[in-house]
Amino acid sequence: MNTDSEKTQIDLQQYMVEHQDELLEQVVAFNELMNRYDAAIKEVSTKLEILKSDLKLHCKRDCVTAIQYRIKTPVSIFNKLNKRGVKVNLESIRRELNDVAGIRVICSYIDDIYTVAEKLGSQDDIYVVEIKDYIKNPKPNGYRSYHMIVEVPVFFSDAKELLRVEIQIRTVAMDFWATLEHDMKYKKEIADSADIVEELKQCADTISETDRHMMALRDRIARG
Ligand code: 0O2
Repeated sequence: MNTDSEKTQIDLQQYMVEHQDELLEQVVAFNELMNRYDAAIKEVSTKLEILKSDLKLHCKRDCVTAIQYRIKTPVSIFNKLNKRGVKVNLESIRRELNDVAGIRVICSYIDDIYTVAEKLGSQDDIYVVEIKDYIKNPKPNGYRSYHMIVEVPVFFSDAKELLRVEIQIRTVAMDFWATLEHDMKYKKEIADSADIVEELKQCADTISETDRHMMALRDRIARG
């Protein structure tokens, strides 16, 4: 006698055997789409790398300290669409998700964030679709970061395509905070979570004050 879980496993295996051609086609098409987003990341991250070294020459310091990127995982894509009650297919991935291709730019100071955003957004092959300024308007939990959704044209062997990329620009300190807060969201059971949320909010406010103070000190040092 099979248990429910063994029966599900057998049903799944049977479904996969019966629909293997169709499934294979879907996997190939999904990989092709991810490859396109990967190309979009390459286009935008190259622009950001160029900006990073050019700003360093002009400002004589590292305005951008790091550029990180990632393609959203299939599980994360599935969960986000599922949460919105949207059927998962290639069309809904393209239409609904802004962050399949994601780039994070870490800056030294708050004003560097706005410089990078302005220099990138004013390039004539970058189309700014949406801006969310969580630095001017922090989230209630204290989250601060500057988000840009852009579209970039990418030339493939068969076509030119406009692809969406999410760029999160933040200071080193904001990134430090967001990484810990993100980890907390993924921990299901935390004993004193209300206290932690409150203390994280206090840390976010302290970080914001320190970011501004450091910028003022930098200017005083530069004036001599
Ligand atoms: P994950 O796990 O990082 O991928 P949109 O993505 O624009 O369709 P949304 O969620 O309204 O929808 O956009 P928003 O507010 O710009 O957030 C996009 C991403 O910013 C999130 O992706 C997070 O990476 C980050 N983010 C937003 N709010 C917070 C926050 O309060 N704390 C932390 N640590 N990160 C945040 P995902 O897909 O929600 O999550």
